[in-house]
Amino acid sequence: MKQCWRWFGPEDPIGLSDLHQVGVEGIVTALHNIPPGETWDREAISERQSVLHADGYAWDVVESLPVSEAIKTQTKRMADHIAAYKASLYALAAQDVKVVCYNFMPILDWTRTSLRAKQAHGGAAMLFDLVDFAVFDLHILERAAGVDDYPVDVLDAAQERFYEMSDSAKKTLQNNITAGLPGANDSWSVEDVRSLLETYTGITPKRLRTNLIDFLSEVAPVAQSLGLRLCCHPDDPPFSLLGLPRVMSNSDDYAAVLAAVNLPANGATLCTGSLGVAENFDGPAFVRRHGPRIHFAHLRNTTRIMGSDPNKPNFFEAAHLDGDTDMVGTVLALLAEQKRRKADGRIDWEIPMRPDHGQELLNDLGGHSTPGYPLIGRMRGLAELRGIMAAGTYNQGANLK
Ligand code: DNO
Repeated sequence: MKQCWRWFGPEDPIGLSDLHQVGVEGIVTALHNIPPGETWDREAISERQSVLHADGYAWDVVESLPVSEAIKTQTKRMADHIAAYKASLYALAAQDVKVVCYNFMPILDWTRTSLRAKQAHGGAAMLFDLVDFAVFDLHILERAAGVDDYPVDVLDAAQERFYEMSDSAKKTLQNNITAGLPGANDSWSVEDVRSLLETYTGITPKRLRTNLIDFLSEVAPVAQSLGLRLCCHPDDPPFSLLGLPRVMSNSDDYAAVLAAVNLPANGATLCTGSLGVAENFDGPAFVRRHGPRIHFAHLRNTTRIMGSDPNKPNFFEAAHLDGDTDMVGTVLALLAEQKRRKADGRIDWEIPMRPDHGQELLNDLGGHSTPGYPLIGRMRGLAELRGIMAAGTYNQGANLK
């Protein structure tokens, strides 16, 4: 697999030129300054490429070309935004950038309640705690319908926690959830979230899936004709938040959406960290089922901490080879998929991967790295994953003899 690294652009505290020491082979980035719904033109894309080229890299994967709320809810401006999306695809293809990641999560992109929870080893990890989330939902956002979304003990615990929380802890919790974690499409205020929630009135999971399929029916044929590969990132976490539908949470969701627009350009981002929060996630089986359509892999691990709602577990981001996901099995399945592609003569046989997130370790600590994207934690993750890839490739070679 091509060993890539997410780089947030010139504002990223981690310098591109340093990444050669880490063994990074490719870069995942985006034009985060361009709002969802607007066109990325060739000039802006080429400007970013020049920065990458100056340090010996190319732009391997776009993460993300964001899908606007108007497209997700099919409200006014949708047509303009789809036209802009297609124009961006044309511009990316003209600049030879081939892989484009996006997600279809309503309002909130990836969500954590704590960005730096202390770990027993002295480092820090990101964490999702359902009671904290309920504090935000019920007592900060004050969403009336929220009381129906949590078990009674979570409601009680949230009420108690809210009364004990300092104002600054409440502010931090709110920012963690709404201000947009690194790479998220949007950053919202509490008032924004309240009014956006109204735009989802009547949007059932079935309707949201139809909206996703409608979007893909427009853009996937364009991507296909341009030789691009779109890859949908799963919901993170893979369950409903704020009563909103989430439709890319498991392997069956992918099966439905990949079949509905049955083109190679309509593909998946396998994110083991997002999907792996669900108890029944099976990484190697996901690869066996959707392998030919996996255009990008995010390799990351989580540990579930079961609370009272079996469908909405708490979890923290474990080290890449710890946690609940079978990382070794998943990576070996991806290597087997690459081998099949090579045998089929596919030019896109090599799957770009990145060590997704990382715990904050050693010099990462102190809050000077971007939440979830520290240097040393990700370096450790990449090194461990590289070990599996090296052993797996060695074994494949041995099998060929
Ligand atoms: C978080 C990321 C997500 C991802 C988007 C893809 O770390 O994996 O923000 O980039 O959901 O569109």
